[in-house]
Amino acid sequence: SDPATAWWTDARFGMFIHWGLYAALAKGEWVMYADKIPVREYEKLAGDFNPQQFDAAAWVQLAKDAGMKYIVITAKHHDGFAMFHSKADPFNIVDATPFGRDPMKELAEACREAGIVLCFYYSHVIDWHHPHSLHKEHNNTWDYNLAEKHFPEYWEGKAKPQLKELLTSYGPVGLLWFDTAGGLSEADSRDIVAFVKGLQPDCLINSRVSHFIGMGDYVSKGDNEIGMSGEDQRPWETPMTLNQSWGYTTRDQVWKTAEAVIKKLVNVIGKGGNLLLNVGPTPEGTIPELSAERLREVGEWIRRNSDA
Ligand code: FUL
Repeated sequence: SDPATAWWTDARFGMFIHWGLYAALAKGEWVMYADKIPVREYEKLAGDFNPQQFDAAAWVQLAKDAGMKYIVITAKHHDGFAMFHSKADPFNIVDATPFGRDPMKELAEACREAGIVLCFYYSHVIDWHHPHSLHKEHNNTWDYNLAEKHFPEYWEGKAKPQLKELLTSYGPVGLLWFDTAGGLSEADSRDIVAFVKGLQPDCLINSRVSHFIGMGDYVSKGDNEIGMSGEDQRPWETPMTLNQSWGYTTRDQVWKTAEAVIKKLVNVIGKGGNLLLNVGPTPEGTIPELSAERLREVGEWIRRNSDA
């Protein structure tokens, strides 16, 4: 096996965390787009965002209890709000909210202490807050005019500077989880890969970085999709939800049981993949207890069935 991806293929099981301003509306992470919320309105959510109950050590402990070895958290999702202290854009959790703390810093420390690998999700193409981000289909057309977009202003002015911040201020980053690359040119795809590797050569990159075939160190399967087909020999990972949503929502209460998750985990690992299982924390900063319970049950099953 490839030494660069060895830690990751050995890890098998990771925690995906979708957490952002959208949690405040409790309708999932696409709410800004679905409800066409104007940027100026959406920004107001930040003024009230104060997740006082956030406890990085508790989240990391839950991942450990579940038998997970890495965490991938949304440093910035499609809404463009940075969940870390960004100098490139004041629309971030430290500068724009009363909370004023940097949860990525706190998670980086907690992960280091616990021996969990910290990784970041970064929406590199879709950004509904920035006037110049440009995706093939899902753009903010209620605030901005597509014809006036100048993609390099977003790319050089926000996406790359923020990636640089993530790769230079939080210690070693296990991997960058890119998403929804529709419309990104081959040149820009290669540019972002080289940019990341130039800053942290050991940081892995998932295949969703680009729609051009073969890019990335490993394959991100479709949401909830299991197994590789065809000729691609790269390692792969299934991103999976516990209910049917990623970001926090009060509407979707159809939960997979712990038993169902265990069967999926065995299925994924048996086929040679990794499982990245999602939780969607609340605006108060907690992981919903329904999710936490199930994760602990999965972890107990893993411990009962391993010789370690
Ligand atoms: C999708 C995104 O659009 C969803 O919001 C979520 O992040 C999922 C893991 O990937 O492509």
